[in-house]
Amino acid sequence: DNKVIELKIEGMTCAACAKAVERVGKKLEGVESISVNIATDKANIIYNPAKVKLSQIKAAIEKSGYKPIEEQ
Ligand code: 9UX
Repeated sequence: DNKVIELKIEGMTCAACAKAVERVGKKLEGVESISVNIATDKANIIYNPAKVKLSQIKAAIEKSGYKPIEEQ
């Protein structure tokens, strides 16, 4: 089953940053949807844990220059 997670993304300063994070997420197999809100710095992600691990999603975002943070 798909999981839903919200990550805080540090390092985004403009709307294009948010689009860049979305683009990175959407490239990953198993990410069903990613929506980044530049106003709140939050990314809502729906993913299939059978296809992609959360750690892989976070690593891809980090590689693109932003800092994903899991909050509880
Ligand atoms: Mo524009 Mo956001 O260069 O880093 S994409 S500020």
